[in-house]
Amino acid sequence: MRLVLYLSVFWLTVGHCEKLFHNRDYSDISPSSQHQARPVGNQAAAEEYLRKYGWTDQINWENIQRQKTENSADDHRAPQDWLDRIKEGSSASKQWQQSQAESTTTSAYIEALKQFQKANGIPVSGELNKATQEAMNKPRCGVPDRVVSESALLDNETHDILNQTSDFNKTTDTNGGTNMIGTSKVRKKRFLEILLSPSQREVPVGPDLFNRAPKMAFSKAKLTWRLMGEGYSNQLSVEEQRHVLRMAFRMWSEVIPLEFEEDNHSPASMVDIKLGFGTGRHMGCTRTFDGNGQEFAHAWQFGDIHFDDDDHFTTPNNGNGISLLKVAVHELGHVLGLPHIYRMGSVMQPSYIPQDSMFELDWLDRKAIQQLYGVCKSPFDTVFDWIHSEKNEYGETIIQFNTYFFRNNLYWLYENRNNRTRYGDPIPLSVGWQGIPSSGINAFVHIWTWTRDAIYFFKGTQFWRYDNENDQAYTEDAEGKKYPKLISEGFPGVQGPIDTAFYNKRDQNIYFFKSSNVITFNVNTNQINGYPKRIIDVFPPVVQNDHPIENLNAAYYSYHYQSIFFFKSNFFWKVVNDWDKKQNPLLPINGLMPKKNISDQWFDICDVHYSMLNKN
Ligand SMILES: [Ca+2]
Ligand SMILES: [Ca+2]
Ligand SMILES: [Zn+2]
Ligand SMILES: [Zn+2]
Repeated sequence: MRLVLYLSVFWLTVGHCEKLFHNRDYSDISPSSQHQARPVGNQAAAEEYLRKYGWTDQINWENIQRQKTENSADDHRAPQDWLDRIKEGSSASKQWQQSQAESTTTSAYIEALKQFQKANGIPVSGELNKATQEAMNKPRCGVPDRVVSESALLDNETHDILNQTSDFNKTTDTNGGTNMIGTSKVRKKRFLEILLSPSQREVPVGPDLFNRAPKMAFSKAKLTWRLMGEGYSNQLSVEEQRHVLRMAFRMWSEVIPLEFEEDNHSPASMVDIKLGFGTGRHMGCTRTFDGNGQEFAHAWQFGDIHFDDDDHFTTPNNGNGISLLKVAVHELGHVLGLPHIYRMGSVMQPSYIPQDSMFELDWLDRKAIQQLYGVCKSPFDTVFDWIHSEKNEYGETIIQFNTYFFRNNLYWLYENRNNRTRYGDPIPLSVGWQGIPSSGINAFVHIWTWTRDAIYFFKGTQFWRYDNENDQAYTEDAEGKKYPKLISEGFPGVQGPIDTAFYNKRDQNIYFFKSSNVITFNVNTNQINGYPKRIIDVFPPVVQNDHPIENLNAAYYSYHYQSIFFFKSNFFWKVVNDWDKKQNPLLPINGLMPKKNISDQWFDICDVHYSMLNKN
């Protein structure tokens, strides 16, 4: 048994094995404690910790993975040539070598210890005190912490920016993410550039990593993943494991234009991201797990994720173990290219922080991953504010609105005050909007006067009326006539299909848009007002040539912004409102302000793969 343990240590530290053999004291390894991680309690263990996690020297983590690939064929056996080299050393030579090694490692060790203390918010003493040992014994990710190199720390700008990380903590913790926007945008951008600059990461080598997209991100828009059959956990049911992993993938795909599909059928070599649980030596991996405690998982960029099944994983909000969701989201961050981020609130902190009830990616996590993959940009089918009245706790009727975005078969509720989509969106249309077509809605109109309150959806040449109270489409009208009806029947003078429409409460007209034309329909007279007009004549550009001209995707009145917006492709135009006119009386009535990116005003409205959707 002892021989096997020795061999596995040798195997892991090819290149440093001689030094390690003489520096390490193995008396703490005993067969009875092999499933319990050894706590860091002395200098030798602390040195090993600092070396293992890259504090002494930055570790070429991707290179370790390549060794794995090359050696995976016989990785469960000790290599033959090492057996030949193992000889009992004389005690005299051992002592001599040990003192030699100590004098050279001490200064590097203390320096690494100081760096570790600084990053972990421990008073920098260079001594292995209780607080430092506690920090080292926390459950943590096995991916090395790539601390900034000496030269980078001396660089003034880097230094400034690293110091500013603590400011970010304060700002986020007291004010929340949205308040940061605008106040420190420039600083954050520079911080991100430093954080993600190539010098901070290993440059991948080897044929499998050539021809990647720039910025070291996955170049495919859809990635497949699988929980490997030989890597199921013994602690949770297979369904629970897959469910939690699906949620983890989903959380990233909610903020970047990447989709993840669970693939349990293709040959394993075709699957992009393979996940598995194991203990000790596991799944042909070069890195050994350490038993219960400390390292709970590791992952490789563009590669696989392994979880230490000796650690106690739990499903979200369930018991005192380690949240598998939080760990999986973190490891997936590494797979996608993120380093460790020492910042409160970030999911990329190396140590495990017990999960709050509503665990989400924080602002910087989103921005960091979007730096690699960009933001989600896709046209919408329709966008609208849904007005509904509710009784409050005093029995008073209050009017509320929610903003919805529809694209294909999915919809998102957008929380304007938080500037983000609702947690858990998108949802299939067929789940949230019963009785209307399950995809490709052209337009939404809510007629809202003192005497009428009616909601309509339009698709093709037909329209549906929606029953707000029962939250489903009407199947027939008051006279027993069936829905859907022809648009030309319900709105005489209007021929479907239409591009989009919106109801203007002020003049009580519906504006129907079709190609380059707009036609208004008065809801009181139930008639169109004259002939169709060109959109550009009714809504002239404020800046010449900056106009959608035709084929709008959506037009909607936003109660939040108290403005009408036109959407086309990935851009939007804001229609001049009263406030704009007050600021600048020269602006034309109904003029279109210059176009902007939709993704700059409404953040992170991202598709997720259908295999990740909550279908009920
Ligand atoms: Ca462990
Ligand atoms: Ca549309
Ligand atoms: Zn990590
Ligand atoms: Zn592994």
